[in-house]
Amino acid sequence: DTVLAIDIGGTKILGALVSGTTITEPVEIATPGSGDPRSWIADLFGRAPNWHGRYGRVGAAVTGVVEDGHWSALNPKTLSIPSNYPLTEVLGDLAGAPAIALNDAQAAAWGEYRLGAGRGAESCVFLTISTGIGGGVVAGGQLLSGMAGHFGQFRADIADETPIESLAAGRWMAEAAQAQGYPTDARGVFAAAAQGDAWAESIIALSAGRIATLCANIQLGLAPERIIIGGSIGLAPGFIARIAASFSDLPPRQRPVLVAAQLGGQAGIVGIAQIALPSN
Ligand code: ADP
Ligand code: BMX
Repeated sequence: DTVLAIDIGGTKILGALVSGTTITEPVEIATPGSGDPRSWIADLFGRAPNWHGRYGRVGAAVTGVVEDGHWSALNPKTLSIPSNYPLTEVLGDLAGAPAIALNDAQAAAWGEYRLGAGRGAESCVFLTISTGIGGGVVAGGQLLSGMAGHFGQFRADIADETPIESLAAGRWMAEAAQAQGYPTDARGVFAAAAQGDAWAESIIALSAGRIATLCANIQLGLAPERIIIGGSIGLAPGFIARIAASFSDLPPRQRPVLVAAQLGGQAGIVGIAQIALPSN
């Protein structure tokens, strides 16, 4: 019942052997962001000789949309992917095992629902605050698939192509820092804020405020019992509390209940491993 599970995000790729919540032989590389995804996955395999012969299936949780095994980006600023890329075919070929692929946040939503912070909930939404903002919805014990959950693509104005993730998540934090003369990434923004730098503090405050609006709107649309927050930005110390601080003026029945992803950065690989096994 061991699955070779791979999470391909806009910033990093994590692969490991996964059985339930047990993770062995994890390997992480930076996402190249250009070229053929086949070579990204081949590079990962090249660094993990110990995976060989130890899994029966392979699953990938990826940023973007997967339709009939073909992968595309919605927001190429989060990750640029060759259009309609035959992901499951390439994955199955490289791994030599039956392959499955799904959106990263949908896989993570299922992982958290089955084995993490969503256990026992009637319904939950998972939100990853990472390079972009991804989402997954579990309602009535079912994971909504296809385009469902793409909350990071919400816009204030349909005529303006800028989605909310491009005004709040990791790529935006790096751009906002750069625009003020601080060339760093989102991790650097958090480090600067921890040192008391006001410019960094204001970037984080703007991001948290926009994500609070997104969560409040999700609550009105789906009324999930919990909104589970993941991703390296979502799980950065204090970030969830900052989002929740904006809810105090909401009537109690409209207030989202935010919880941290229990599986942390491994929600995606745990979730896709569950989905890859026919018995789950
Ligand atoms: P991915 O988007 O590849 O799934 P992550 O969930 O790690 O990956 O999100 C990547 C984003 O999180 C990047 O913008 C990166 O700068 C930022 N980041 C990584 N580590 C931290 C950290 N410890 N604190 C705050 N932000 C972080
Ligand atoms: C974007 C979109 C989603 C994804 C989310 C989080 C692309 C390439 N991706 O909204 O499908 O779930 O980012 O991705 O259009 P991450 O890399 O930040 O984890």
